Amino acid sequence: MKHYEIAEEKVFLPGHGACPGCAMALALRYVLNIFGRNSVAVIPPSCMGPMMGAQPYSSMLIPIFHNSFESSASSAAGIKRALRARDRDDVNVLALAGDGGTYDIGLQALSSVAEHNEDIVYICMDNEGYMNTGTQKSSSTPRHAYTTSTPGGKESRKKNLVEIMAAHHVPYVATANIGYLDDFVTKIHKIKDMKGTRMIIVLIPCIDGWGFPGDAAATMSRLAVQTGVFPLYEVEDGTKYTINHGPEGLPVETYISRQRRYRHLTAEQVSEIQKEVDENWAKLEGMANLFSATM
Ligand SMILES: Cc1ncc(C[n+]2csc(CCOP(=O)(O)OP(=O)(O)O)c2C)c(N)n1
Ligand code: SF4
Ligand SMILES: [Mg+2]
Repeated sequence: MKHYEIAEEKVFLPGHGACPGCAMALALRYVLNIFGRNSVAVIPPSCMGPMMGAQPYSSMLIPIFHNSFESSASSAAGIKRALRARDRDDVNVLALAGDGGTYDIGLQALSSVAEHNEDIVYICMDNEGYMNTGTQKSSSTPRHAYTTSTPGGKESRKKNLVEIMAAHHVPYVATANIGYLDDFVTKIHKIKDMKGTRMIIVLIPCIDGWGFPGDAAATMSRLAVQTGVFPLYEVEDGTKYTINHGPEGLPVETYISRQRRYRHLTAEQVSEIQKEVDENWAKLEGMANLFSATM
């Protein structure tokens, strides 16, 4: 893997409104500082709204368009086309959206943008729920997790958005998190140099919504990978798979026992989660063996 110096152009400034210790602030810092000042972003309602700050202040030194919840991908694509019409194709256009705005309400717009291979970068800050409004479930919430709208635990599995995007054959879709910063930074640099619809789904352990200590977001990010719950991988052109970091033999219990949202689980439910994680990993490994990017 190529190692990058982590640029600190400081497009994302201190004084933002994220919860202290939030992984989303760190992720955003690297995304914005690497893409730099020659960028425009669209931000739908999400934790990134308060993070930007209230008018007339902003923690971000680039133009931001606050779009409607469902239109992040299409808003970004429209801005990119308008810039191109004005001979400003050099400007990076970023959609910075939460999982609720991506897996659920923005999926239709995203699918259309992906189908047309619009030239945008889409960063999904996936904290596995509608956190800004008080922890409601999204289709990214994992099975059995407590949210305020699933008080007995969610009954269905987490939607696999990587596979949905891969099925559109977009040039690039990947998972990342701030527990593996080198991998994350490498991926941001990689998509900065590409064209077409590029997406990174960043797992954001949510201090408030998941229920863990404020200094544990990086630990939780690493455990998500080490237990196989959230493998880090890339799919290029819908067919070329690269696994960057996979499970290291830790049981899922190591990860879920540290989160309040799972404290109601029975031993049987923990086993169900383990089984689902094992199945997902076997499937991903199979895909990576069949469709390796190095073949
Ligand atoms: C059409 C519409 N429905 C509902 C809302 C209320 N709302 C604002 S933010 C939000 C939650 C966003 O969840 P997500 O996209 O996952 O971002 P997060 O807050 O978790 O960062 C909701 C439901 C809205 N602004 N617009
Ligand atoms: S609610 Fe969660 S994701 Fe949102 S700012 Fe706080 S810790 Fe971060
Ligand atoms: Mg969310």
